[in-house]
Amino acid sequence: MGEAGVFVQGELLPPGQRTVRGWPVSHYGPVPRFRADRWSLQVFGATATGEKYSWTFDEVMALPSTTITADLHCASGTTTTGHEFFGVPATVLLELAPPAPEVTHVMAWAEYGYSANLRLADFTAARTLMATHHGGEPLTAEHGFPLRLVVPHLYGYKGPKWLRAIEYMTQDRRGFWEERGYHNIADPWTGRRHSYQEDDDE
Ligand SMILES: Nc1nc2c(c(=O)[nH]1)N[C@H]1C(S)=C(S)[C@@H](COP(=O)(O)O)O[C@H]1N2
Ligand SMILES: [Mo]
Repeated sequence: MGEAGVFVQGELLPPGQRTVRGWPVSHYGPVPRFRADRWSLQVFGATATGEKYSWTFDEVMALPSTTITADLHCASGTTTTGHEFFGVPATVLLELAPPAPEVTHVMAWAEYGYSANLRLADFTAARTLMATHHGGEPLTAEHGFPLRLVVPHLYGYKGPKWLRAIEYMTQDRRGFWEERGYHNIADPWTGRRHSYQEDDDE
């Protein structure tokens, strides 16, 4: 662990990653169909007030938005570079739905029960984004339309496509890939890829 990243064609790559061209699709399970009348984004769990929050598709599209550029590092070893994502910063959601002071982690939930746990600090990171658009176009169904989480500093599995909810947690709990042998923290820059690499406090 802790090997330095390597420069490939001017891009800094985390150790053990190789770049692939374009933007191949990778996920587990089927692509969900979107129905605006059945869709909402929710925040639940340990909110400051104890209440649950819910936004419709139109309400999410009207939230303050920004653009980031990010590379996506899949834990299987492939990296795709130069993605321009547009959407709602996670920090906006935290302001609208404040967490209780005891909150240490969040679970990001997607369609069909896919989940990814994040330390609160990873979720509140400046570049963590709930993306609605890529390269100026709405996300395609395969890449997560209408909403996907992008956590640029962590492996791709920490960014659920087809995001539906954020759960505020007062202790950590493992998500989908974290329960299946992948690292709980998922920092590609320090080689935290597999769960057997975890320290006791991770
Ligand atoms: N809902 C859902 N989101 C998911 C996944 C998944 O299986 N289901 N796979 C993750 C993984 S492992 C990666 S690498 C990225 C891939 O995103 P892409 O196909 O847009 O490149 O999506 C992440 N988000
Ligand atoms: Mo991945």
